[in-house]
Amino acid sequence: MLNANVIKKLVLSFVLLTISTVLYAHGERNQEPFLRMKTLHWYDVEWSVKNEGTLKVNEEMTMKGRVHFFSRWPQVISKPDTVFLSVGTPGPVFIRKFSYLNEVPMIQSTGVETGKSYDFEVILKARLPGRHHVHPMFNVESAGGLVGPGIWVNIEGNADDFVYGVETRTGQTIENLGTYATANVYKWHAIWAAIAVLWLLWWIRRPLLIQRYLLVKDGQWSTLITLTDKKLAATMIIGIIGLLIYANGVTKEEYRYTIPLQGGKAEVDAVLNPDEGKVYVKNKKAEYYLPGRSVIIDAEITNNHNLPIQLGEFTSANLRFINHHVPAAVAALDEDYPDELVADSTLVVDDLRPIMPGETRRLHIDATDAAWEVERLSSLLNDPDSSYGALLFFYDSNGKRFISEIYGQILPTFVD
Ligand SMILES: [Cu+2]
Repeated sequence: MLNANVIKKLVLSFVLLTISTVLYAHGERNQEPFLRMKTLHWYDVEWSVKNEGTLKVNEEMTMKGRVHFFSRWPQVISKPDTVFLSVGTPGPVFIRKFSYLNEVPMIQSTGVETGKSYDFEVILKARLPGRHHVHPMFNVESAGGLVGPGIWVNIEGNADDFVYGVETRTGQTIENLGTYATANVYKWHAIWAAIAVLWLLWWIRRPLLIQRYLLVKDGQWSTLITLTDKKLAATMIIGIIGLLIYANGVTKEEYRYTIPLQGGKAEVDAVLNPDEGKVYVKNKKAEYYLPGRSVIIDAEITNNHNLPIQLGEFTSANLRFINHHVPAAVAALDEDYPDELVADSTLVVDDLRPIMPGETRRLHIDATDAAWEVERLSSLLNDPDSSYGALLFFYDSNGKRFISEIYGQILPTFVD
């Protein structure tokens, strides 16, 4: 028999399960596949903290790596002319201490070129205790936040111990920005609120709507404002202007140099790629095979490099498919990399022989994993734009990497 206690427990576990599921999917899986496949490709991402690692409140972590802005940018969103390097976290659980794009500070937004790559680095400081999923992220105008791969970080300690000190350009040390000059903020709010309340009380103490309405209707509205009212209003105008001048003087005295918030954009150059075009890739046919959760691509590869090359990795929408037959590709995968973002089985390439210099060969590439479903990329079929984008990583016989884009239409297959 189900007693009240059992029902309570069941309801509670259902609620907890729902909440935890909701919390886990904090957005990254809800974006349309074309947005995730044809916008940003993050790679070589490293974290200074391991996945599921622990930080204490006030400790710092670094996320860095490279991000590629896809050349076949979706038409439905604006070109990435205004982008902002940020982080994807559930609320302000970290503060972003520094962020750089190709070593240029990213305090402001910037504009980037599609088809190019940029090195990013973000330094975070732990603020609120809990278990948080942390991603690097770009806010792209008209597209919203586009996140990179995420890891879980546990923050331990007490939120009240958090301090964020800075040194200003004038050499002044601020112990904690979170509480800096708050007494002043309270004081001035109280002063202006008191003036406003007094002014309101001055009018409210007299009869309000109906009597006034009748006087206005009678054409006697001038009797509503007495000489005393006018005198008080004049005193207040002079008093308020005087107070403003005084406050301005006090502020100038105390803070000699103030710099306005910067509205301009920072300029950043892309990472130079001398190997561009060395490996030429052409999509011939692409299918998404639903029953098997496979993306199957026929592609024509031309090797313009002077050494033989092999396809080592296929990556799209933060998922990585590694060709286990290419040692350099296997070595490039950090063992701490988030498990759910790496396919369990190998990337299947039908012809494993290295592609010789000058050779053009057609490859049949099979990227199969349940992650297509888990990451909800299978909803590709529901998109009005059934196209895909990905990066292919090739390695030459010396282990040097060449990265090429691949893109095209993708057809769903529903039958076995
Ligand atoms: Cu997340």
